[in-house]
Amino acid sequence: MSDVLTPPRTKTTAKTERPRLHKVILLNDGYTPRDFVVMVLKAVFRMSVEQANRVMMTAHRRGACVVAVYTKDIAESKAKEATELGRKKGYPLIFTSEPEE
Ligand code: TYC
Repeated sequence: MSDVLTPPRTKTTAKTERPRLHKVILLNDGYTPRDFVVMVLKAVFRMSVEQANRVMMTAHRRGACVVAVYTKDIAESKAKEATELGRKKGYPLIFTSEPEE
């Protein structure tokens, strides 16, 4: 009988995956003024007035629009900050965040 031991596996596989990014999504509502939505997009997401208008109108027409993609913490804090700006004015404006596929 042979006493030769199987050597431990030494091959390594790289397992460093990039952290998943999270989308911030703007939801339409029938109440918040369009100009206010544009102002929030400019202030919180650093958009130009043209970009902000495009995103606002897409949410208005389709019900929702992806605003931007960030790491989890930043997506969550920006969605919260933007939603809070509306809430302070009594608007039902909602920004959510969710992981990208
Ligand atoms: N639908 C709103 C209105 O007609 C404007 C609006 C657009 C609100 C996009 C929210 O995500 C939104 N006053």
